[in-house]
Amino acid sequence: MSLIKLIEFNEIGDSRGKLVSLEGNKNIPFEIKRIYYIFNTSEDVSRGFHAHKNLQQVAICLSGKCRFTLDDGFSREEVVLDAPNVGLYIDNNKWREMDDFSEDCVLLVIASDVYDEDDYIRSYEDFLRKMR
Ligand code: T46
Repeated sequence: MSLIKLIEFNEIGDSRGKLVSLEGNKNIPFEIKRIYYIFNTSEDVSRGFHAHKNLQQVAICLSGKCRFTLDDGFSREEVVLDAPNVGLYIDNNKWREMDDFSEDCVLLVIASDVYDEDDYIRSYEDFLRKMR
């Protein structure tokens, strides 16, 4: 099964432009507890390099583009996010890396829980030990 799970959001469009609505337990498959966004990222920067023990997230590139790499300890897959109507669903225990940010990238992330540094696995060796 693919590691890359994309959610396509319904665009409500009319002559004035487009609108996407995000709702917990509807088109976002969990209760929403936190929203954060990443912007002003230099093109040569890579972020992420961690997994979460117990956190679901959906990442949406509202402007520009960036690349996500997901890893379950056995295989890796990449996807470029470049559309504001597409979300990448990221489940527990997925190592993630983000790079190839465009200058105008605004990456919105919707999370199923509040920020908790103890939920992060920031060592790839620890992650592999857990997954294998
Ligand atoms: C993820 C990817 C996609 C907070 O204080 N509150 C928060 O809600 C977040 C997300 C971060 N922080 C602090 C923790 C660090 O001191 O902000 C700093 C930067 O976070 P981090 O280095 O983890 O950022 P990224 O871009 O590597 O990862 C982030 C999320 O942390 C992570 O959960 O899945 O985006």
